[in-house]
Amino acid sequence: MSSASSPRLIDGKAIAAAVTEDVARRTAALTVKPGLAVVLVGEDPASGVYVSMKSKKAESLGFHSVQHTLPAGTGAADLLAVVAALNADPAIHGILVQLPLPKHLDAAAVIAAIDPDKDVDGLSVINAGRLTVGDRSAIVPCTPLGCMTLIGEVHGADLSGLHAVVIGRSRLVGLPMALLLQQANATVTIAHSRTPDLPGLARGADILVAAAGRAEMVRGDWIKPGATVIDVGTSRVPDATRTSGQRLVGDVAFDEAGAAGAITPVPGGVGPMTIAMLMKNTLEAAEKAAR
Ligand code: L37
Repeated sequence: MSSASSPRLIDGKAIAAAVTEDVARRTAALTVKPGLAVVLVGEDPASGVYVSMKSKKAESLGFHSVQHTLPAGTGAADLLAVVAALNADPAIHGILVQLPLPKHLDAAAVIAAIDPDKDVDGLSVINAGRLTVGDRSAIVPCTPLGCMTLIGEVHGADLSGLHAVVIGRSRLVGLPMALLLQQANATVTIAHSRTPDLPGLARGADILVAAAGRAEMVRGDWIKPGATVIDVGTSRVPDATRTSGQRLVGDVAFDEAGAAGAITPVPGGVGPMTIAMLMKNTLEAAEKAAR
């Protein structure tokens, strides 16, 4: 086989637009407005950008959208009071506390304080447990949910016979990703920083999900010819040729990935899907509350 053909680009932006169109249609059919509260603590610049993208998308869909931006020095009691007020607010169906939190705050304690029915990030022990046992009422974390939709575009819903390798084991992405792939009948390996011969392992993957958060760590020779590559990374690296002085890259060295059968670009791949799935999770929480 010639390697001259380039991989199919999986257009996350277009697929996300289709998801949000469906969300808009279902929102119009509801008597209540889906309500999303996004909580940001501190000044992490990337988080600031993502949070405002989420609030704006929610507004554009006709949601009730509120954003709480708290100073970096906010204490646990004050943050928990904000969460408690949102839990009690019937106009709010989804609560997202953007991670990472400043070091002095215990993220697990904050997540545990969110009403599981409003936990649209799917990070609570309740929702993680529901996903683990295959309970369909689980709220599933947005990024892995978006990745599954992208994989479905290439392979359909049944991944029988395919070997999936997930690089990364976080509660936000790697772990739920592996569960979803396995529930779709893939054979799944979770790799991480302590995995020996990661390149060799990755080369066995029909579906490779890179979610390590390390810029361009997956090189061209890690990719099995024809594999589907899902790039979850978003890192900013210095680039003197840009006016901004930096450029966004994924966990995959995209220019080396010519052997892939299909690949998500960064930007325009997984990122927009993360936001679309947050809207979908919030809509579905509102639909449930309206029943
Ligand atoms: N749900 N998402 C949730 N909870 C969190 O706690 N940290 C976090 C989280 N992360 C997150 O929102 N990530 C994210 C990353 C990228 C995008 C959106 C969300 C995105 O849309 N990126 C664009 C590029 C935007 C840019 O220029 O920075 C993209 O096309 O990839």
